[in-house]
Amino acid sequence: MHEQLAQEILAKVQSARLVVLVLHRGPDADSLGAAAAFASLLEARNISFKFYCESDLPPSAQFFGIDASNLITHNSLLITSCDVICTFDAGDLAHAGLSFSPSPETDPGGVVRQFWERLQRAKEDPCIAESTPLGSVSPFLINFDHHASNTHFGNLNVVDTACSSTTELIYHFFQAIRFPIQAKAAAYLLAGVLNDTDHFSNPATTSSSITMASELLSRGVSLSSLRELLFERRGINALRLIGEVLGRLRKNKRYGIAVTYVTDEDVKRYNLNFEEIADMVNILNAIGDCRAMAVLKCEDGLIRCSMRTTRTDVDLSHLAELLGGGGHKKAAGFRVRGTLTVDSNRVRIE
Ligand SMILES: [Mn+2]
Repeated sequence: MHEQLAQEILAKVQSARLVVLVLHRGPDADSLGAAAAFASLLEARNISFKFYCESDLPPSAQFFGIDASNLITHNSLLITSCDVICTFDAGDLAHAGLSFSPSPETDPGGVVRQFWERLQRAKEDPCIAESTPLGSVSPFLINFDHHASNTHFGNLNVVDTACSSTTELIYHFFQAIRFPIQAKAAAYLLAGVLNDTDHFSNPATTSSSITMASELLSRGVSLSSLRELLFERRGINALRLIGEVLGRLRKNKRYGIAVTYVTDEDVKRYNLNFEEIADMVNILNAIGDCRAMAVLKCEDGLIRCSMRTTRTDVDLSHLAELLGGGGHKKAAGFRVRGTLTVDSNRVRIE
């Protein structure tokens, strides 16, 4: 990262009274790790901060030191005088949980305007603003991300698609400002790389991500305990359900995409939550005779599609964008409202 940009970011957060660190909806280890590592810098510089997450936190948030005690609620976010908001690993404002609208415009300028207009309206809403008055300061939005589909919604957009993960981006930022990374922050940063490279096996894996991981390991992080704590917690029920989902695979012969699905009834039946089978999409990525694969997760009439490919000639971020989603070339997704119909040959969204 260019030193001038890094110093600009540092100056912004250092002059802030309160920084809000935003995780994306349904945060993964990359979003959690990047925000938690950034928090270690703020802690070291005595800068006040809170985390924000529109969705529920996954159980793994504990590992990153993120819990109810340092989380700001939706309503508090609207009324708090925070000077700086940083988003981590979110491709757009909706993904960051900051659009406050179910279907935000894709136009980044418009979305940002809508967001701030809503903040203004919240100021006038006596229900929300009953205890604390909203500060007159407009927060400065810093967008840290590595998604190819990032809509550059921030006032400052630190988006580098060459980075394997957002934690790699934060690592480069720390290097540029010469921030000494302690063991805990090193573990947070490594967790993001492990997550996004699928343990150094998918195409996001680069020499730079491996060099970074090697450097972090030298700071006392144990790779095996990190894997055990965060990534190898699948129980028998999760494996049974994954087995069932594998049995549902259908191949679309025209496009060469393998598709399967999992519903909220499935996870309930096995007494699981979606997070416990979230990495299933990476297991399926090993399919050799397809151009790409997709897992549809159906919950309350909402279908979330995660797609993966290992092929160099397939760009899934483009496909996801056409369907209102986003992501990377090799890992992307979208969400639609609808119901699934399944027959012996195919899975359809209606
Ligand atoms: Mn990521």
